[in-house]
Amino acid sequence: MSQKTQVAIVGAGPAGLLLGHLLRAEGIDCVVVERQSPEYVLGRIRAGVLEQITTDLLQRLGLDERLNKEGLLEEGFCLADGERLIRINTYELTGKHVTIYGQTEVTRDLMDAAEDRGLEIIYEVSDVALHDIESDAPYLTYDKDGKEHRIEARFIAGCDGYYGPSRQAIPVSVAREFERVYPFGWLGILADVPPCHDELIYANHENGFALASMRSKVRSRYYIDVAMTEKVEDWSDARLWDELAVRLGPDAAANITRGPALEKSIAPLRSYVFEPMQHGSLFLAGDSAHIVPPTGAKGLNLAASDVHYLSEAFAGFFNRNDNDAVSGYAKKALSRVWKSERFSWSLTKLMHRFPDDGPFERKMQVAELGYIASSQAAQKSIAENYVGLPV
Ligand code: RFL
Ligand code: PHB
Repeated sequence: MSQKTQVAIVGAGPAGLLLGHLLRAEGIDCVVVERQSPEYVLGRIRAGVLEQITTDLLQRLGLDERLNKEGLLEEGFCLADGERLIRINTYELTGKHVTIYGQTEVTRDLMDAAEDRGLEIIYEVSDVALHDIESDAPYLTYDKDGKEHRIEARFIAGCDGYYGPSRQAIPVSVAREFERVYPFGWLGILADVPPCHDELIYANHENGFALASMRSKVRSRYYIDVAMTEKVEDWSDARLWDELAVRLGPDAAANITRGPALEKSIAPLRSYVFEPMQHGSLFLAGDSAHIVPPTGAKGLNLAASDVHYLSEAFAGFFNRNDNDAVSGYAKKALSRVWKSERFSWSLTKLMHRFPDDGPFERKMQVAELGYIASSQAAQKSIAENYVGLPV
C-alpha cells in the first residue's frame, strides 16, 4: 500500500501532533505514524508546566477550551534551600504566567480534534524506516497488520523522541552530539491528593532534591532525586512521602496530604543536543533532537517552539513559494534550544547535590540561593527563562 502526502510525520507525541495540527491549519497535507497505541501514549506521565508559547499555539488552533477551564495559571514558584522559601514572582517580573496542564491532557486534546481537522494518525505501526532523505522525494516505510506500507512526501518531520529512527537516519559524517548525563534520576509519584502549596516548590535539601508540583487542585505530582541504581520497588509510598516531607521542609511538610500512588517511576536526567536539526528533506523537532533535564520544565515547551518554527517554514515553502523558508529552520530552532539547555542545566546544578561535590561547591549553591533571595535582577533573569524566552 502506498500513499502520498506533503509532510510525513514520525511520532504522535506532543511535537508530532502539534505540528500536524499547525500544518492542517495552513491547508498542508500530512500523515502521522506512531509506534504505540493512543492509550499507551496517554498513559505516559510527563510534563506539567506549559509556557505561554505552548498555550498560545493551542489557542491559535482553537484547541484551548479545556485548557482554559482546567488549566491553573501560576503567578510564581518557589526555590527552597532547606530553611526558607524563596518566591520568584514570575508574573510581576515578566508579565507572563505559566499554566499547569498535564502533557497527557494536551495530547488528549490534540488527539480528540484530529479527525475533525483532517489530521490522519496511524497508530501501532512497526519498523518505520526513512528513505532517500537527501532527495526531494523522501519516503517512509512501515509495517502494520503484517503488511508493508509506504508514504511518499516532500518532507519528513522526525518527531519520534529520543529513541526514534529519524535522528539515526542522518549520516554520522554530518552529525554532532553534545551530551551531559547526570549522576541521578527523578523518582516521581502522582497521587489524587491536594497539592501542599499553590505554587511549585523546587527544594535543595541536605538529603537531596525535591519538587512539589501538581496537575490540578486535587492531583499532585512530586519528585525526589535518587541514584540511578535505586529501584522503584524499594520506594514504598510511605517511604517516599516521608522523604518528601523531609526534603521540602517543615512548612510544606505540614501541608502534605498523603495518598496511594497512581504512578511511580524513575526517569534519568540528561542534557543532549543533536546538530544539525535538518538534513536534506528531513527535519527533527522535539526530543528527537534535544533533551533537557526536567528541572526547568522546558522539554515539552521546546518541542512546541520547534514545531512553531517548522510549521512556519513549511507554510512558507508550500503556500508562499518561499524555497528559502525551510533552510532557516535549524538555526532558528537551535538558538532557542541552546538557551533552554543552559537554563535547565544551571537550575539542575543549583538545586541538586552531585556525588563529587565537596564543601566548596555546597557553599557556592548556598551563596547563589542567597544572592537570588536578595536580588531582583537575579530573580528577573530566572523568571524570564522560566516563563519562556521569546520565539
Ligand atoms: P515524545 O513525547 O517522546 O514523543 C515521541 C513519539 O514518537 C513515538 N515513536 C515512534 N513512532 C513511530 N515509529 C518509531 N520507531 C517511534 N519511536 C518513537 C513515541 O512512541 C512517541 O509517541 O517526544 P516529543 O513529542 O518531542 O515531546 C517531548 C516531551 O514529551 C518531553 O520533552 C517532555 O515530556 C519533557 N518533560 C517536561 N517538559 C516540559 O516542558 N515541562 C515539564 O514540566 C516536563 N516535565 C518531562 C517532565 C519529562 C519527564 N520524563 C519522564 C522524561 C517530567 C518528566 C518526569
Ligand atoms: C511536573 O509537574 O511533572 C513537573 C513540573 C516542573 C518541572 C518538572 C516536572 O520542572
